[in-house]
Amino acid sequence: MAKPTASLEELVDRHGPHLSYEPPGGFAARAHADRKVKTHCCFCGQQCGVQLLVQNERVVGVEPWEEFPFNGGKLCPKGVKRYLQNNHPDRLLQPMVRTGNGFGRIPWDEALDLVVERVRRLQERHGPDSVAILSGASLTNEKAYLMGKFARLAVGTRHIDYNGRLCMVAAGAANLKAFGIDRAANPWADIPATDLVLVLGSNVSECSPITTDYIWRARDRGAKLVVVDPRLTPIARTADLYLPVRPGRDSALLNAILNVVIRRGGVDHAFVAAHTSGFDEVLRTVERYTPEAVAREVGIPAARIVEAAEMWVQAPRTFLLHARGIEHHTKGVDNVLACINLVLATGKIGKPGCGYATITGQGNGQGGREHGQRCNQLPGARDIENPAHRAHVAAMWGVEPDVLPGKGYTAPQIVEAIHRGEIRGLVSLCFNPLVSLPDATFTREALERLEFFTAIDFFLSETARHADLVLPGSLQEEDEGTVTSAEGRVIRIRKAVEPPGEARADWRIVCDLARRFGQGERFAFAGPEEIFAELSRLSAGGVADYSGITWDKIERQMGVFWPCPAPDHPGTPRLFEGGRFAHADGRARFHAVEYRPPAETTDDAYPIILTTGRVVSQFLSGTQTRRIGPLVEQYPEPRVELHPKLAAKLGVADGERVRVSSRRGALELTAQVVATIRPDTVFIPYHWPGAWSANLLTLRAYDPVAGIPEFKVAAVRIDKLEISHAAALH
Ligand SMILES: Nc1nc2c(c(=O)[nH]1)N[C@H]1C(S)=C(S)[C@@H](COP(=O)(O)OP(=O)(O)OC[C@H]3O[C@@H](n4cnc5c(=O)[nH]c(N)nc54)[C@H](O)[C@@H]3O)O[C@H]1N2
Ligand SMILES: Nc1nc2c(c(=O)[nH]1)N[C@H]1C(S)=C(S)[C@@H](COP(=O)(O)OP(=O)(O)OC[C@H]3O[C@@H](n4cnc5c(=O)[nH]c(N)nc54)[C@H](O)[C@@H]3O)O[C@H]1N2
Ligand code: SF4
Ligand SMILES: [Mo]
Repeated sequence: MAKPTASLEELVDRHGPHLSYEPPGGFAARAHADRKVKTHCCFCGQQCGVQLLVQNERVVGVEPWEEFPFNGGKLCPKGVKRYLQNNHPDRLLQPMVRTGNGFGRIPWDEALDLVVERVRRLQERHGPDSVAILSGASLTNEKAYLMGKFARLAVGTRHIDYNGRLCMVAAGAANLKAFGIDRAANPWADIPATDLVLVLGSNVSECSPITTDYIWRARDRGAKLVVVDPRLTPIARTADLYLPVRPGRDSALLNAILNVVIRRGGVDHAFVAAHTSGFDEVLRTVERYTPEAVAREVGIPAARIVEAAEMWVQAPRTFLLHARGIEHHTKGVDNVLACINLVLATGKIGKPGCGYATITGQGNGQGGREHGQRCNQLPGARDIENPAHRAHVAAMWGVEPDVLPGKGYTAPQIVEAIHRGEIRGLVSLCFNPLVSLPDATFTREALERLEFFTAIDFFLSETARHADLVLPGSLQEEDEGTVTSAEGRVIRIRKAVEPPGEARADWRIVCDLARRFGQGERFAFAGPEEIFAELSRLSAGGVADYSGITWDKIERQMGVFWPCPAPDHPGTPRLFEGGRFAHADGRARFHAVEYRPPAETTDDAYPIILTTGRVVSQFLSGTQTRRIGPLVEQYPEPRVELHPKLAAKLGVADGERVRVSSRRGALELTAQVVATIRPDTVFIPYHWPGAWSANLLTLRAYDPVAGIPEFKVAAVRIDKLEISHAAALH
């Protein structure tokens, strides 16, 4: 018999704001594992190999999986402690329906019928697009594919999008424009063989910890390291050159670096002529971006910019890495294109030890953006607005092309449409927008307006608390499937245990719903392997071609890099070898980038730049890591990092309480005075909800091409709170 789920109040009260928990016995259970399951960490896009220890059908610990080539047994703190979420007392164990202020139990059949009845009723009254689907990039490839098919065929709405819209889309859009394909250009094995690593806007040591090891192996061989970040992050402390850029100014900085590279004779003219187009326009544009012209705006002395350019020119092989620090902007796509211009102009791509990658964030951030759960996309990374792509997918699904809805709203646009009453129903799997979208007050208002909302999750996320119906889905270790890591390597997620209580595998819930929507025969999968077979078949001829990949092949090869277009094809670890790009003419495209300032600039009322991001011990909206005691202890609550000079100006000492306010809202936090941040900038990690949510401060401003929010720049004011920290505790 499953234990009854705690009431909403109990869930909140039991752990206070931390929600943390450590099982009695802790690590002692390790010695008695019945079996070990080789799989991957459920958190970031590195997808480290781990072995889960199972005892009495419960996950009780982890051990290294040393043979898995990417991490060779190494794990970060989250990977070591991840097992503690299994058996957590907050685990959702049965469907729950809203009853006044709390939730009551409801049998599965009734719950599933209720979804279909309420969705259909809204659609009959207000049209098919009055219901939206939100999905996630922590889901396996199989689930990502299933969600796109479910939205288009079963629900029949054009509005499906995913949480990768907050994450990977700026890099994805820029890569597609420049290269015709959206994947890391090189495998990580190329990093140790390079001569210079240039890292922009990536807190490597805290957010992609295993990549640190690759960079240090390059350093051991004598490679140089240049880091561009407004914070002197742990990786920046080891750099040969550190450029403390003002948030939101990277495209100007990158244009200036290219300006110097051109003047120093660093352009690979043969490569540019043979393998690219559009360089002349870039030449003309960057001419005006001299280091002297941009130094003030970007906040870095001209001489340091010249130094960075010279190091780039001198290094025979380079590796450029970036992450959300340059992508979470209203010009995220431009910033990435400016990086690519530098790489292409110098011909430093497509060779051993020489290349370029965005560091994908979410566990399946890469695969999650290929299989058709995005508002503009069909499986195989196909374009939903391209008639040939639509015809291909429609034929494979056995429907007429005009049955497939057109392009829908992005995730933030879905929330805006809910707010204005255009979208009235929502089905959400693997997304916690109340914590993760900018302007949390607006998101809360939107959720309160929904006429019907179903969330599928394994914990009652802050967003799910607004749901009418909560369905208990599966943790990563409770289902089979595949994900595609940051490198582009398709790997196997193995089931360690069954979902507990009445919880069900996500894929089964989605297929059961599809059947009730009258699409049973199109969702008649016996399991995830059959879903994979369909998605790989359908991807044939698409950009993200998985057609030569099977689960067996993944097992045999310890992962397969896509594209892999035929059964006897080994996969493609390194893209663009020989200067062949994925556009029809084989050429890469330059894009001239003009610098634009951030959407919100500082002024007298809000004179300080706020940037937001992560700490090593917490993950995303924190629903998982805020429940893991040892991780909570490492960094229990959000703090605001500020420089001693700014602190002195504000009269604030380390450990004192401050109010941080923007035009959207305010937050009361403890000040952490550190010399590792620009004096004009403050930093707050965003992993917490409610009164601790950094997204109370951020703004709803988006990149015009990719729709990614500007999480990395907002204008704020800081006021010291008169009550001391000690007093606040009483
Ligand atoms: N511990 C931990 N690891 C994670 C995650 C997590 O939540 N916790 N999440 C995963 C996911 S989904 C993602 S997307 C990745 C994110 O990985 P990262 O992008 O590395 O992490 P962030 O903290 O968002 O931001 C990175 C850096 O950008 C800097 N930055 C801010 N503004 C600017 C700017 O204007 N220009 C430049 N050049 N730099 C700037 C910040 O100071 C910060 O050091 O991490 C993944 N790994
Ligand atoms: N201010 C600010 N905001 C940010 C960012 C920032 O840097 N600054 N970063 C942004 C980025 S890069 C990202 S990726 C987003 C992430 O934002 P979200 O995607 O909202 O964060 P998650 O914590 O991954 O939320 C996913 C939810 O799905 C559940 N879940 C996870 N895996 C599964 C699964 O396999 N099955 C089921 N059924 N449920 C699952 C989790 O319990 C959680 O409730 O946040 C963004 N928000
Ligand atoms: S680096 Fe990422 S995948 Fe590896 S253990 Fe840490 S969170 Fe998990
Ligand atoms: Mo992300």
